[in-house]
Amino acid sequence: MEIINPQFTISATKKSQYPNNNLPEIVLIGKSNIGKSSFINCITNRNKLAKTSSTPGKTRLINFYNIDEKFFLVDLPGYGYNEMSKSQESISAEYTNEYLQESKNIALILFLVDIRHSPTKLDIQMFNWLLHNHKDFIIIANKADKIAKTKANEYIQNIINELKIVELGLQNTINILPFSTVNKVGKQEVLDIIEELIK
Ligand SMILES: Nc1nc2c(ncn2[C@@H]2O[C@H](COP(=O)(O)OP(=O)(O)O)[C@@H](O)[C@H]2O)c(=O)[nH]1
Ligand SMILES: [Mg+2]
Repeated sequence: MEIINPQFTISATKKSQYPNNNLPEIVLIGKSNIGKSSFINCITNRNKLAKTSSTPGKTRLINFYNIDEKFFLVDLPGYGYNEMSKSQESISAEYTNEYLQESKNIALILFLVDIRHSPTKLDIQMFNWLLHNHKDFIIIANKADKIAKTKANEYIQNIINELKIVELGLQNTINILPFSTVNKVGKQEVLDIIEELIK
């Protein structure tokens, strides 16, 4: 799949603002600074389609990007942002909850974690919420450029252990993909997964 014309559509907070053309939605979720905006730029081959880092104002909203009139990439507010006040954080969490519960067009959730570290408390909460609510998701283990290629399996195994994926009996259902927005590891796989989903 080649992306030709990715366009920012809207920053939404509530349901009435979501686009209503019923395109499938591929949703990015993960802690602040994990690389959700960079991921959008990477996948669409644009440098500045999504604003990366240091603009928490923008990332407190739900940003919709229309990709060639075929699907939306949806950038959700990140969680665990230290500089954000508790009240801001809970408002963002409300937007996120409403979106995840109300949107009828979610085709797949891309759950971003850091390949180098054990998932945080909030990552584990999000993981359990996704399971509990029967959402289709894959885990994107981002920042893979920061580790030696030969160690990727070890790091992935650590994430599997920390999320208790084997104990939960999910080793054959949950897909964890090493990714890097810097060296583009995993990009083709993600594009293939999306293409298959929306066809
Ligand atoms: N080394 C490395 N840095 C990354 C990667 N993805 C994002 N970053 C950096 O992480 C920071 C936060 O990225 P951003 O996309 O704004 O995160 P967001 O808050 O989840 O949208 C920026 O400085 C990015 O350059 C990656 O794959 N590798
Ligand atoms: Mg962002």
